[in-house]
Amino acid sequence: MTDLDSATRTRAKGVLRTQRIETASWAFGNSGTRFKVFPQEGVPRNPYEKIEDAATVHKFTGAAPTVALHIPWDLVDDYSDLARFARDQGIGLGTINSNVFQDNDYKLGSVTNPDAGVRRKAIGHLLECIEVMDRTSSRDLKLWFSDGTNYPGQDDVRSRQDRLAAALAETYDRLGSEQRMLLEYKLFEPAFYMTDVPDWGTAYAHCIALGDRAQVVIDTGHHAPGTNIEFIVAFLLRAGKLGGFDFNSRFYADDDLMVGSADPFQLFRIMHEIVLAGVVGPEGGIAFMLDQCHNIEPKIPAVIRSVMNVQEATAKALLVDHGALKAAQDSGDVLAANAALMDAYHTDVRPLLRELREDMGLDPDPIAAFHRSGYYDRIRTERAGGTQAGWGA
Ligand code: RM4
Ligand code: MN
Repeated sequence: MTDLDSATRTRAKGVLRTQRIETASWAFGNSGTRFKVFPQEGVPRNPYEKIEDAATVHKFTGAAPTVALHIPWDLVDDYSDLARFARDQGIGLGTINSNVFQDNDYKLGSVTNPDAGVRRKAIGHLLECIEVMDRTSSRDLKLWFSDGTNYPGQDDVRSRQDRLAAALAETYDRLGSEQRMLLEYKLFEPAFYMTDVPDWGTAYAHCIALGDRAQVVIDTGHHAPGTNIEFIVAFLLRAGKLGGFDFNSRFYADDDLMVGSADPFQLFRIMHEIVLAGVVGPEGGIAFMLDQCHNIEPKIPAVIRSVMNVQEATAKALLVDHGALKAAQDSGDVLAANAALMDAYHTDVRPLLRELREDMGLDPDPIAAFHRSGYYDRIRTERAGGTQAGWGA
């Protein structure tokens, strides 16, 4: 399938044009491991500068029109003003990420903490995040809890589930009718023995109990090695409970590397399920977000590369011949069914995406265009001095 006929090109480009990928404000800040953070030149010093960088990614890709915020990393006095600033830069503010994992009070948990006062403080933060959403016109509140225990017997598992359910219900009740709650899960870390929301099943069960506007978000880095993530995608899509993705890549644990870098085939398999369900575009209600840290590579080109990687996986998934696939499946032709997927996967879609960008009036090579633009030289100079943004700042 090397020569794509013009009908196929047009159809694939039509869908790709609708795809929106949300960048993450924290990807533009300094990050590292617990061993060392290597600061980079030109890193934003405040949420406004992060928005400028996110708008730059959108300018060169045409596919990243919103940026997610993390509260309190992106604390400002006036969120309406921040939203206006983003609009002036050509993008919107997207998902609001809550943060109940970086306060001394949360040592034994946030919403599952045995201390009612700490739980109240954590719930208060979640409710404040919804106030921010009201100002930024954000649709989604993303919840990730670092809650868990390090030792067997440390706390009562069922009581912690009760506390979690109560906190989620109180937060859910505060949502506006157009707002959603996306519940994220993660196998382990920072808790090493038991995590309160460790897997999609737990997140799913809580979302079912809450109602329609509670959905599961899949962070691709949050599973045990070898987990079949596309199965989770298919299951949640069927149940109407897939809210979105936090895209990134991992080799070992929650590595937060660029999406599609460790396992582009996995990303293709995920996007195949998305294409099959017909939910690539915004009307599908799936939030395609990046949740990554660029510890050693230049950040803005890395985010551009990540957007392109998602587009490439999506383009390949759009080339699967669904007629041939279905016929092979129905007749039990295992090899032909598998070949239908592999033919699409092995197609070089980069020319198609270059063509799409040209159709959209963009440079066909977004990274080269970024390098030529002089943006990086400008921010290196302009952003000298001050305190660079980073985790917890
Ligand atoms: C967590 C999780 C959240 C992200 C934080 C920074 O592991 O992936 O989505 O906001 O990290
Ligand atoms: Mn995440």
